[in-house]
Amino acid sequence: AGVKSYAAVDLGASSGRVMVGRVGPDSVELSEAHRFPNRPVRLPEGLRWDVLALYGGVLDGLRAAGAHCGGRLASVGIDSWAVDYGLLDADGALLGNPVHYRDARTEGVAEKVWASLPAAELYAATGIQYAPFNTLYQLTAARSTAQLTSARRLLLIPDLLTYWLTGEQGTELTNASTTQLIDPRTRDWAYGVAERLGVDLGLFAPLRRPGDPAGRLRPEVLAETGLAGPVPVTAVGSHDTASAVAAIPAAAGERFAYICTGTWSLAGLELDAPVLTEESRAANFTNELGLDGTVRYLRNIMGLWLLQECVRAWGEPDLGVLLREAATVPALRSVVDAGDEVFLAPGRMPERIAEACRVSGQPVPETRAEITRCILDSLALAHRRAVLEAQRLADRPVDVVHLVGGGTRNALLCQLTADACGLPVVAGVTEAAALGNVLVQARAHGLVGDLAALRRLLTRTQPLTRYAPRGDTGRWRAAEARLATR
Ligand code: LFR
Repeated sequence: AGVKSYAAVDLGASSGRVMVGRVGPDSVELSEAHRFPNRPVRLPEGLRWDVLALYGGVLDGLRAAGAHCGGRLASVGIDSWAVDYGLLDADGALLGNPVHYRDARTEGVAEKVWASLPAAELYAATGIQYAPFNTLYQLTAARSTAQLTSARRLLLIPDLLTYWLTGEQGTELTNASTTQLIDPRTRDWAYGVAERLGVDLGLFAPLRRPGDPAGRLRPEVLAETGLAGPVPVTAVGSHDTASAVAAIPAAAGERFAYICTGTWSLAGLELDAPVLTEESRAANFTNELGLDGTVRYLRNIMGLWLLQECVRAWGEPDLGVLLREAATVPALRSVVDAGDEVFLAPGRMPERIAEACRVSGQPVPETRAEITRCILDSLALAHRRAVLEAQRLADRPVDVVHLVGGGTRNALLCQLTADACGLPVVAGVTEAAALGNVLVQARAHGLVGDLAALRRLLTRTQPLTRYAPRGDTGRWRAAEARLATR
């Protein structure tokens, strides 16, 4: 009794999925209704998202989700990767394919922006890390293109899909913060920044917050998916990382850092106010907005992208075998800086990793197992740095690291992260973004309480694995020093 079904659409850089969450007063169960590939396309004009294929996948997923729950969904929520957007013309039609954040168009653009608004001022006003792909830099790169000139509306990816499903337009706040056009103190637009850089904030639809209503599935969508109407769409933390952090299974009062793993590793702290110091900027920590007035104080680390790209280059060998072999390779022979922008673009990843080892004077990994080991050691090392530096910069010590997302399946990565941090790692909630998505919808419909109550539900219901740190952290400090001398 009292159990309702919610659909979470969660779009990642390499696949999308529609999950059904069945939530009761004391229970939450997640099952996958549909998973589909997200294959970026390289066109003559650059790297693009196939957003129509994604929308098709969402419709297939909603149909499958309906089949899981007798056609009765209490609500739908959408989250995806951040920063990217679609442009609409005056008739509301999509102008071209959304540009992929790994596209080369933003190379060298940030420096041009800083010439009119110094990086230090921009950070003090927005708290957002430097990444070449921040929406602000993408918009600067696109200035005076035919598309941007004729655009009347900009919708971030989850907001674009929400618009197609409901006909209603909005800009969800957690994702909006990644545009670098939001002031993390007021949690409203950074009007001064936009004005100084000539960004037309009129392009954006009004802000909405996680839990706000975002319309209802259009009759055509109901007909196409076989769902029984009305089905409300609810704004969630539409930035996948916001949804994932909402689903960290932290116990009440626990002092924790988190690492959301997947294509990226996002490592840091949940704070109630941004850290906007110059030191924080120099360390490239970001202050993205989370649920209920929280701030995601974290650093972007290249994450399993490094391995995904190698596996792609090697013709998709069996991952389980690869990881078992990597576990037998001696630890910390060579490491790369997993935060380095040189690894952002797709292609030739094994060669680029070998090259990074060579230029830093370390042994060059040769076999697939050696390269895999180098990647995992490097990720664990980057996790360590982020967790340590976040504590220092925010003056907030922690006792435990929560690791969520796809990396929870990688026991070696979890163990190495515990070893490197010298802290216990609690790994669990593999589909963190989807769970956070579902629970924020359920909360909006009165089924769960505040963020703490939501997390209590998770600590009671989700299987968690604890990794105790092994050895002392001296070897990791030494490896870090090898990178620093580059
Ligand atoms: C993770 C993520 C990161 C963001 C990157 C690019 O999926 O959303 O948080 O920095 O993708 O959008």
